[in-house]
Amino acid sequence: MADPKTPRFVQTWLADDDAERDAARAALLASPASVAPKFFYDRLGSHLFEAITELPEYYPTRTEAAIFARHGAEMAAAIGARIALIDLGAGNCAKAARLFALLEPKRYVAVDISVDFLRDALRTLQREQPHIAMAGLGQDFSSSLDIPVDLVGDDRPVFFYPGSSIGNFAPDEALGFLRQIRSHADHGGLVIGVDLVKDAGVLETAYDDALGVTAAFNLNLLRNLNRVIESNFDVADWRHVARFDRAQSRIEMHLEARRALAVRWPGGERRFAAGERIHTENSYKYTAEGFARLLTHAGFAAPTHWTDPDGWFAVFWAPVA
Ligand code: AVJ
Repeated sequence: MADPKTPRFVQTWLADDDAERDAARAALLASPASVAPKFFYDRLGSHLFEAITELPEYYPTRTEAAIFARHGAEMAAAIGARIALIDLGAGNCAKAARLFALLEPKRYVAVDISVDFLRDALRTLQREQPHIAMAGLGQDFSSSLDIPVDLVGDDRPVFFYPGSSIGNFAPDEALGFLRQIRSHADHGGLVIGVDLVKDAGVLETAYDDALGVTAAFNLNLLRNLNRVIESNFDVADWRHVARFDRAQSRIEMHLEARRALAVRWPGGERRFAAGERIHTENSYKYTAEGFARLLTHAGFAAPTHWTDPDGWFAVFWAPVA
């Protein structure tokens, strides 16, 4: 029996750096060029994202928090007792920790790609909550979700995927990912935050704020890429673009070349025309009905959801029978 005050750590994913670099260069050479959103999150990028969540224009984080504050007790009643809470993209574990008093999980499994950050957060949390068995899992679950059964034990697995991170997946990928969660959630279920379709102006302002924090977040990806693939992007040559594509129901973020230029790295280069763009992120927006259908399609039983008075964001509870 492990000391309950020391969280267990398991790493089931290790970066294949060469393959990652090759994929990043190939995506840059493609037309249109793109960079995967995971390259946002170096240390500075993670801090810039935290700053985004404090912006008046970026409503998702605070709207979701308000939904939990207002409807948390009702959610806890629907979710039920004796659960193992499995936090996907736990980060600093703060969102899950705020639900501990309501959900009273027996176990907490925090999963994140950034293990070092997670380790510190989980050690602190375990000291505050010695009666909850905690484990950390270092995993890039976006490609494949693999939860060791012994981390969940006999408790009912309840997955927690807040913040509308599901929006980074295209709907068909989201369905595949939800099916993977479903396959791990027998007798439990999924609590998931989803950003909803709304006025294009509200959406575009949320992704292009007056202070330019989201622009800095987007541009920082080029600095991170310079480190990873040894390219020579100059952030001054690029402009942040965010627009809502209603037909695809997604915010697209791009970086647009301010002039004709070439970017070089060892063994390669990519020329860009003035005005040419690099696609850096999609953030899909759903209707509550559309997302409920997706959950049902993925094999969950009758989903319930709670929303804010404006109907801007939804938190779903999707049980598994
Ligand atoms: C972390 C993917 C939920 O899509 O709103 C915020 C990322 N990008 N501002 C989102 C993001 C620009 C965010 N997610």
